[in-house]
Amino acid sequence: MTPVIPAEPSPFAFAPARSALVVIDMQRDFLEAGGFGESLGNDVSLLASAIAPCQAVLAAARAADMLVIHTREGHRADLSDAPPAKVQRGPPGQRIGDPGPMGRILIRGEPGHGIIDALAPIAGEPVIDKPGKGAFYATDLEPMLRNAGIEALFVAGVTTEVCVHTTVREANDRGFRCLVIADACASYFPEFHATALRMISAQGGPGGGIFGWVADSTRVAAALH
Ligand code: C5J
Repeated sequence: MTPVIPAEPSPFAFAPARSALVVIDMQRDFLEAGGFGESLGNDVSLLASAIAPCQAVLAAARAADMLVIHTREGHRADLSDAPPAKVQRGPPGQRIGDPGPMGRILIRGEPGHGIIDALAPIAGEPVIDKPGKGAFYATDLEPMLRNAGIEALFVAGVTTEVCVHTTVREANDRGFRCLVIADACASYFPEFHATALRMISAQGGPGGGIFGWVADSTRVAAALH
């Protein structure tokens, strides 16, 4: 029987074999002190609420043998893939590439760039390194999903209105149906989180909202069991 998740704005039916869980940027650089998120003046503790829900949906997706993909935002050590406009953001000394307590900020291979231990990928789970906010931009995510026959994405991670939203928008334009897992996402700005979720399911009907569907981790995990 096709699982159906009670969701906003309408029930979300999906085939686990044609669905993937995409966990966006649950990296030390965003969640822990001394990384990129904090360098931009944010209170990184606000993202902690997403960790346990991400663990719950990861466990359920793994148990259901669903494709799980992780992403990391970050740049080459020589910054050749980092637009100057992005590098120049934040106070001098705390910009992308600058040394910080977790290594060079938002640079691939540095400790801060890594996914937090609580959500570490397991063997066989692809990790997409992305230079931008969207997980499709300048990555091989799209062929990976198409080659695996994926048509629906469950999206979790941080931050809701930035990398989660950008990825969902990119996925929409490529024809993927997206369900955003509300409590498995978080933002430095709780009001942006709430509004970003409303934007996903707005203007909706039986076929979902303008960008897709929204449901909590408990509902997603229950449907996968
Ligand atoms: C940001 C992200 N906020 N992962 N990145 O710059 O949302």
